Amino acid sequence: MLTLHYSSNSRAQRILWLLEELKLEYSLNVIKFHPSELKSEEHRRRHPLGRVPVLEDREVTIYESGAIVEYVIARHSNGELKPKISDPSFPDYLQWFHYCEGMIMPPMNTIVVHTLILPEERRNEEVLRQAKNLLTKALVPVNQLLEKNKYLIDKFSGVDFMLGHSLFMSNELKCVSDEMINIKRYLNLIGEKETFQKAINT
Ligand SMILES: N[C@@H](CCC(=O)N[C@@H](CS)C(=O)NCC(=O)O)C(=O)O
Repeated sequence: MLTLHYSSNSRAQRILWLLEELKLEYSLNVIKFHPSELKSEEHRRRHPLGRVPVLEDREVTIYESGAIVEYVIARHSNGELKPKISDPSFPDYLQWFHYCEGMIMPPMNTIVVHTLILPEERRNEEVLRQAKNLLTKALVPVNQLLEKNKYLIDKFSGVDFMLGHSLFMSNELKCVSDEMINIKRYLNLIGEKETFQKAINT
């Protein structure tokens, strides 16, 4: 039995989407996105920084959304959702999978900190402007990628749960301009999936 430690409006949606997509049995521990629950002793035993997502699978406890996606695909997907090493799309899978936490999320974290988390007097307009600029630049190659591919590496894969979800978050933060028509088309496509709707509305 899998247990997902989850908070709304967080990266934990990636994992819920994946568990739903694979029709796996799981239980959900919904944690309020507030220090009282995230930083509780109980949750810090699962994640030393008191963050989500965390997945438990019998004796295994694993955090880092990318690691969890890879773990679930390796142990519970019957070979679905990841190209084989010999497949020509394998390097693309690796590159775009890691592009999410490596290139998209750092500026997005800064944007969240300087629009939602810090009290107004500590927010910095210049830092925010730079982060938005960096995020827009990082989205350009993804928009180009989606000109030729239906999903991120064409075939629906682990990359969609990571990078695809980060595109959704960027759009929620109003950082995907109307000119990024391929990203907008892609967001409509994943938005039609019941499994995705369940993940973002729980
Ligand atoms: N790189 C980590 C990031 C985890 C993370 O920062 N999660 C956020 C929610 S999206 C969190 O729990 N924040 C709570 C906090 O910073 O106190 C991952 O991909 O899982």
